[in-house]
Amino acid sequence: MKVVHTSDWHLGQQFYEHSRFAEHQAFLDWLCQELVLVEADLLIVSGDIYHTATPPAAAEQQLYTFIKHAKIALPNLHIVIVAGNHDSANRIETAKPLLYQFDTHVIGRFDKHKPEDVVKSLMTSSGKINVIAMPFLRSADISHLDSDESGYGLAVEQAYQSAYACIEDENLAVIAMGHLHAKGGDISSDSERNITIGGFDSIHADVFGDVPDYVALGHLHKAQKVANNDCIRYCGTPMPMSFAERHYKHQVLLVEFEGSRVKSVSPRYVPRYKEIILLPEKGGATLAQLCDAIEALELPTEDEPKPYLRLRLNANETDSQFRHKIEQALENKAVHFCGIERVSPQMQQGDELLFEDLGKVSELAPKTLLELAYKEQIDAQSTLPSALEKCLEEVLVSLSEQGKS
Ligand SMILES: [Mn+2]
Repeated sequence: MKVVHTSDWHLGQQFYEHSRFAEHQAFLDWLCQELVLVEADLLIVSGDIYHTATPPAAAEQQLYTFIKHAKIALPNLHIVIVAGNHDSANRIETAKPLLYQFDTHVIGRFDKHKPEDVVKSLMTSSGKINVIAMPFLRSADISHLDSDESGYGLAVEQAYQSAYACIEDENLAVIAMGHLHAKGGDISSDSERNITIGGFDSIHADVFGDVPDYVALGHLHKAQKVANNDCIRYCGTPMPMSFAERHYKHQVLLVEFEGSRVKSVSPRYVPRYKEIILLPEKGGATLAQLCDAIEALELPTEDEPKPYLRLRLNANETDSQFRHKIEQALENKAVHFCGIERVSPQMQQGDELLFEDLGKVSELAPKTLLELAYKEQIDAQSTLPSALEKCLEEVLVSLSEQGKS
């Protein structure tokens, strides 16, 4: 049996005010071809179908048209879609009866009194399979009273366990879907930061238990294994959601089952429809350097998709006419302009380390991290106030004490 795992389409997203409709369409057309090519039995989409709870009508039409085309190309295909934190649970649920006619199962919300609703036993042309279609779990959806991290993790585990208990045929393969931030995952700087760092919505991979043969996750934008397990995966977004994600290898995952066992998991790389250019790639540049670099850009011809371009100007650049000069340099350039960032010398040293690759975050000392964050977000000129440093020490001490108990 062949299952294609994808997530975080964010249909309807604007990229710095530029519509991404054509990019999304290119992805969906490619996906449809891939499904045919691999002869997929099942497509699973692990949340964040839409970018907002009230997506534009064109984005909803894009989803429905995709389902129509996929079903025409592969009449026996099954599709399972769960809501992510960006989606409106109600809006997703509304389409349920209609999409059911197209072997498409959508789940917007988990009801703890009806865990059987998220258990889908699907009869595909290559056999039967159980899918735990768990959407993003809001605190109100699960029985979690404590506002601490362990309480939330426990409630998530209970939600999965209650769903597993509704599985009728235990001999079949089980795919557990989820839209959450599992511990041990890499996150990108800007587009995910607010919802994952510092919140208690980061949970341990153990919560999925040993029932599922494959865990299909969404929410993190970078494709990755969780806890180094081949069968607990984030497939990542099909396209960059921010400049920090421009070097990600965007993909969907092909999961092949032999009987009830996972035989292989392999990436299918999504072609990049529009380039994402950050000038310069690292640090900042002077106004003159930027204007030269814009001039030297090798851009696609007029009928090809325009790349996104963002500029990084040194913060100490004093020319008050810089906006005008950049506008002039950009005239007749086939780009989607995404603004100018002012880059301070401190940021030039710190930001690549701290915000380009948060996977390396564990290699930094907590104090260094606090210093970098303070310079980046509060005040680039002054040093870390001692009160803040003392506060961090207290937190670290209390954490290490918790670890001992
Ligand atoms: Mn998400």
